[in-house]
Amino acid sequence: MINQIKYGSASNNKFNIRSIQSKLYQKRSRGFLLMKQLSLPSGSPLLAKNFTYGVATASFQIEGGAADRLPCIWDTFCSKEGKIVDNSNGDVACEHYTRWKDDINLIESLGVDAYRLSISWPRVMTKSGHLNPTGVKFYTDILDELKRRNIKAFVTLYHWDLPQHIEDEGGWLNRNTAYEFAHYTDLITKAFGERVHSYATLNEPFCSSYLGYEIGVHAPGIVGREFGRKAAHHLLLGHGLAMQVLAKNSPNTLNGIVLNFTPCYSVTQSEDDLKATAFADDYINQWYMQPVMQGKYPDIIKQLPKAHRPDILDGDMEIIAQPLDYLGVNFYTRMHYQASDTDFYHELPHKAPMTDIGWEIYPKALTELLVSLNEKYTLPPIYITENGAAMADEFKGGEIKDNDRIEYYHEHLNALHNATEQGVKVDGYFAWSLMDNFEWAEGYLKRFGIVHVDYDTQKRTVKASGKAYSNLITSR
Ligand code: GCO
Repeated sequence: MINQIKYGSASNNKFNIRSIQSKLYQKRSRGFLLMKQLSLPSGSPLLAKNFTYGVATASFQIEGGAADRLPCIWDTFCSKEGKIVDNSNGDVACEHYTRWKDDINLIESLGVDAYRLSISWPRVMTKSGHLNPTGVKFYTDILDELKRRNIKAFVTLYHWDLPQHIEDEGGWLNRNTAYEFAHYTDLITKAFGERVHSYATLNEPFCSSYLGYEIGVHAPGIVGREFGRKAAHHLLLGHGLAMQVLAKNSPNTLNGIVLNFTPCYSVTQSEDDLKATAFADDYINQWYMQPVMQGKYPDIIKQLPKAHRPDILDGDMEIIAQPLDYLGVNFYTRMHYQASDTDFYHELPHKAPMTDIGWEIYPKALTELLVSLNEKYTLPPIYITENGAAMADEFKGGEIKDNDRIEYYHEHLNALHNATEQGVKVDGYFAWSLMDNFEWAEGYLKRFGIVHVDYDTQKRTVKASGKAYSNLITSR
């Protein structure tokens, strides 16, 4: 999840944000010196044995092993001057490509029920559209190992690493990419057979389309509203087509999609601000949710100039609205909006308290989001497929006492509990992330892991948050 505001203001404000942040950190961690555990009200559905707890990663962010796969749009984007804050790339990352066995030991040691990973399309497919056996074996070995240890595999088919040769044909601006995605889904799900517990077609189509093709802060770095909206439609079409393939090839897995939500709050209760905020919510959140759940775009589509609207062919919306076995929700923060003289809405900077990446910590928005989605839509079971925090970890005496991250998890798990109290059916929760990794445009500077990675030695160290998460899970 990333918000455009970060790019509008972060570099100028970096010093400010950091200093406010560190004061806040001291204040918060003083108050929470004793908080080393995560707890939930007794009897909470989140404490039931069959509630699924997991950790999540994504291929490009952890694997490395770039020489053994085709280039993807993130390789190209990283190679362009000024796109990644620390000028890094995914060539090595966490070396998961060679260290995966140790990483599965680590996952098992945390006692989680499930592991959410993504498949690198350019690793498993050749340019001519066939499976690459070496790449496929990398994943089937991982999946077999997970199965042997009774860890459920939640597989995401697309977490942003589009093969570069497909981008060269227009990428998600080309309708044909949706069909290429369905073809890759067909071949890879057949190859995986019975090894998978759950599939997600896409991770966060908002980020792929808006950040990648509309404001250009993510790969492939294209700018223009018409491009963002067009890419979103082709991504959603690809989701629908892939769901049809999954229904045929893999009817016994839980099949769905992962969407990210950044709930929109109005700065004032004035009619204009409320209207602008509702527009922002439709544009950022419901633009992806409503087609998937109800087969239509939010009505605001009519307010966009014709040239900015996607080309919707007959039958597309029906394809997009396939039944889902579950909905994956990624949640990190909320945003504030007000009316604008020049645009549909104006997005405001994050408020304190913030994490190290500058995102407001506001757990109540998770409860309010889920309750409002449950009111608007007929929801399938929800899995929180990502939630977590970048914190300025300090490695001291061989330990990382990230009490601030523990606090973040504690508050969000309890916010999730509150949503279940209000009737939302939630079946699982995944911490983002298993380990520190390549945080997209932020490079390796922001650490989201519950396990620390020393990028010089690749040594993994479980943080206090990892221990607390593990205790919560294993003490059920
Ligand atoms: C996303 C992605 C993750 C990020 C995480 C923190 O939501 O952007 O799914 O890959 O690393 O969200 O930004």
